Amino acid sequence: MKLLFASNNQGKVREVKDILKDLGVEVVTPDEVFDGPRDVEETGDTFEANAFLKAKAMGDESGLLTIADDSGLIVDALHGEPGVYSARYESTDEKRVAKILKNMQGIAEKQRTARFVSVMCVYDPKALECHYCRGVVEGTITHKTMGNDGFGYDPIFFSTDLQKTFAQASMAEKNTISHRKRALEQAKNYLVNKYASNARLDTAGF
Ligand code: ITT
Repeated sequence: MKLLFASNNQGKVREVKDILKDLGVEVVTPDEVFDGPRDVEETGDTFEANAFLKAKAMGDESGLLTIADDSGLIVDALHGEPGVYSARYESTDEKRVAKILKNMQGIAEKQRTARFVSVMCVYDPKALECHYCRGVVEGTITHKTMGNDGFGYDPIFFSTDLQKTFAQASMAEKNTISHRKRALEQAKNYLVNKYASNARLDTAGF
């Protein structure tokens, strides 16, 4: 059975393939399924709305059971920015990270709290059903970049659980507690209950 992970972000793809490796599905990506990447306009103002837009567009086009992730970094001292606009905050990861660090200059340690949020939309294009899962992980914003692993905002997100930035953690460590892992654990339970308990994992025709 194929499951489409509807993302063009290779950092997300690596993590999701690892987290779902024991689910017994073949996780495929837009570039493997279509003749090129699909860019879905993210016009929603919630994580749920944008996850749905991506899952529905690519699920309908492929006919595959599809999961899309809309995620972002919420910084309390910046009134929740960049939040749902995390990908559009600046044009590159480097510029996005630099902008946060600049906007956080002079902010005291106690006020540097932040969290990553991931909302997954599981979309079944045959039944026209969707299901949402949300994962959250807490941390603080560092004063400078630390670490070289991961992607996006990882070098400035100091994880409360790991006591290091996500870019200082290995992918395996990040995947034990991340927002994405927490959302996908719920998605896994949903999929197993819905499709496996009545043996439809093999017979659904996906
Ligand atoms: P897709 O829509 O194709 O999945 P995207 O990168 O545009 O890829 P989003 O619209 O969900 O994804 O934007 C999320 C933004 O938040 C983006 O800039 C990511 O790099 C960042 N982000 C999300 N999860 C992250 C994580 O685990 N570590 C670091 N940055 C993350």
